[in-house]
Amino acid sequence: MDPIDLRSDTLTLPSPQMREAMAAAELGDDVFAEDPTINRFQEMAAERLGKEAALFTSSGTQSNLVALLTHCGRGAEVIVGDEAHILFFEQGGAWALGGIGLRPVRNDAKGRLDLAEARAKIRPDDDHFPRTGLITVENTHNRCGGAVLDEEDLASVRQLADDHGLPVHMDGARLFNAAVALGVSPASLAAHADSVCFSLSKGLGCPVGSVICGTRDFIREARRNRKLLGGGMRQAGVLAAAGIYALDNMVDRLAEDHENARLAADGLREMPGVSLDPEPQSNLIYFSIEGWDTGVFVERLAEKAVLCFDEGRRRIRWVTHFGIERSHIEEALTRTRETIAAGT
Ligand code: TLP
Repeated sequence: MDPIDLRSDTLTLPSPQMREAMAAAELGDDVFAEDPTINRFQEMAAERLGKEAALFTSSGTQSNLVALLTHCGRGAEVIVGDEAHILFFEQGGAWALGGIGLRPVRNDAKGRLDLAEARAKIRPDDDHFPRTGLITVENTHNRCGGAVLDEEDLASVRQLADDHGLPVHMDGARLFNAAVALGVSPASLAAHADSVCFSLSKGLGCPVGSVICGTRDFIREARRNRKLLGGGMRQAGVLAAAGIYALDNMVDRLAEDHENARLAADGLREMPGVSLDPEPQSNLIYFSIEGWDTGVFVERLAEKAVLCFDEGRRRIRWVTHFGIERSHIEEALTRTRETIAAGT
């Protein structure tokens, strides 16, 4: 049985064309800002997001930490969603390495911040309190089921931030999924944030990388902070070449991943005990299954070579991505049906 790997869109492999682009990349030392491919990629990324400048980083986690360090001094506090990747899956790097506090605010099912709670949690100017330094949003929102935040959602966060003179950082690891799902440009979503990062290594199909976009001054400081984290790049144009290829060739096809996610959801919805939690909006599908321990269910599916992720809140995650075709989803649904029919 061929494995069907739905654990994450980070599992994408570079296509032969992407590998060719990487092999042909012109290289230099980026610590001297002399890698022409990185320079070209950064200009391209900034332009796509409508920002002045961009910085290539090793990962989404590094991008977020660099952004937080650049916006905030030690002792500052960041407003984050209580389901945010920054809060859950990044080892609390802001606390550990930056002396920056994370102040959680409820995320609703659509991945939006509860704005009334956020407003209440922004600190007044008082000697007793830390200073609030930043508001973060996530788009698409991973733990909220790949929820897509639209321009209106983002504009309301922008307004709140402006009311308090605060910057906004967007963890846009899957920003291009959000843009494709909404049929808008990524720049129109990025416009509501001061800094935005997006991942190359997820749906865009690159082997490594992420990028932070913002003003020229912000990116200059971000570059210092990336170096502080040991993230200075040398001949990494070989990776940036994959990013250039992806921005030119891998964005529009994300619509296929979303269509496959809907196909998966339609199949899963019909199975006994299965509830989608929530309905997928992009390439992430979360569901629960009554009468099963999710860990056991995931193991049974793995025995049938359907690989997925036990999210640990009685939810299972499937992710559609480059390399997963419609026929793979149909086959995964058949194997899932068989697993349920065989019983616990
Ligand atoms: N998410 C990964 C895992 O870490 C859970 C995944 O498989 O979904 N922001 C968001 C919204 C993310 O989903 C991720 C990765 C990151 C940041 C971090 O990116 P990397 O893995 O490149 O550090």
